[in-house]
Amino acid sequence: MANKKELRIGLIGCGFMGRTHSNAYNRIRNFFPELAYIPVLKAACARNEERVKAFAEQWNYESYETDWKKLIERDDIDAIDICTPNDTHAEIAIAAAQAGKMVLTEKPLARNVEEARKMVDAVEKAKVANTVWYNYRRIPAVSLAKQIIDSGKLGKIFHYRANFLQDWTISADLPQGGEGLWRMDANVAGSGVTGDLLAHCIDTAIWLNGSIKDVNAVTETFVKERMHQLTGKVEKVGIDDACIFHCHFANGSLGLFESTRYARGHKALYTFEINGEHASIKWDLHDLNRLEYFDHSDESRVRGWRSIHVTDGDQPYMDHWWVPGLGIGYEHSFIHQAADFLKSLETGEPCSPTFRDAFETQQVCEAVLESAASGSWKEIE
Ligand code: SOE
Repeated sequence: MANKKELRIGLIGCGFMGRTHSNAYNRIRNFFPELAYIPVLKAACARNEERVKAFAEQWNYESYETDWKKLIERDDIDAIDICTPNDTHAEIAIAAAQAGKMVLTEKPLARNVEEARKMVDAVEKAKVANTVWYNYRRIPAVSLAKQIIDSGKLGKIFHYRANFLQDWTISADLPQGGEGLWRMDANVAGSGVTGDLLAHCIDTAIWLNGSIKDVNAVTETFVKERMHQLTGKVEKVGIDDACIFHCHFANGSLGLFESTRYARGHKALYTFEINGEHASIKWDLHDLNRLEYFDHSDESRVRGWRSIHVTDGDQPYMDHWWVPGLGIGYEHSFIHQAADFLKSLETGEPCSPTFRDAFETQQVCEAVLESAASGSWKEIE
């Protein structure tokens, strides 16, 4: 495309997240034509040659690699996008930053604070653009919630409540680890629902309601032993299957968070509710274009919860899509993040959440796990 600057991307990992990010890059040029930068899909990378070749063809990558170290060495690539399991994020991100590449990584930033700290140091030392794909921030209704809160309409905030519920690990026959199951393996994932699901809730919460001061948590592992797909042996399960914590935010409000993979009937129910002095907000991933809003300053005869269908051109991101009334979906949150990253290269402003922003979420996750292990309150440093 004439007059466009190129952001040449090398993407690592061709699983679920590899697809969401690749889809985002492919759709940018049609739906965000005003951006100065366009993504150019230079290479996809994964260990299995047959799979990565097919992936590269399917998603329009010019080439493929089977060794991420080779990808990072290539001088026709500007940005490395990490869509691999959590145990590889730190090594790849640090090497990419040291090679002068921009780095985008799937959430959570890392398995733990120690890895995350090294990643933040690496991108900041190399002064390379970076972001973490906490995609739910960029659902228009969630972005609208942010605008409403920042405008002060809620007044003093008292409560922040969030849930992320799934049910896919209930069967005791499900192996831990192995193909498509790395989220079940504590060595690979770092933790269970805390790093995988609560990390989303914590990221959104910090974004909407500010820092978390301290936490008090309980975790449970309902199935204590599972067969490991790679070793074939029955081994102790190291992940948390469920986690509940409460907390204090720095603004004085109380937080209540719950996540589980044992809520029969729920596949990906992410909800949050915020109660302020003057108004409240709630949102539900299963009805993601809708924001529920209650404003106590409404005339009392007609006061009640408003159900805002966030599809209008003057609501966040929606001027890029169809016409008022027509909704968008999960995939669009990734397209919006890719667009915001490209925009950040134009403006020079960091694309939030940066590694440093996501470090705070990592600190909260670690404090949650430590609190659950010790049975006591844990402060966030
Ligand atoms: C787990 O099932 C999962 O895919 C998470 O890893 C994602 O981050 C979340 O958005 C949906 O659920």
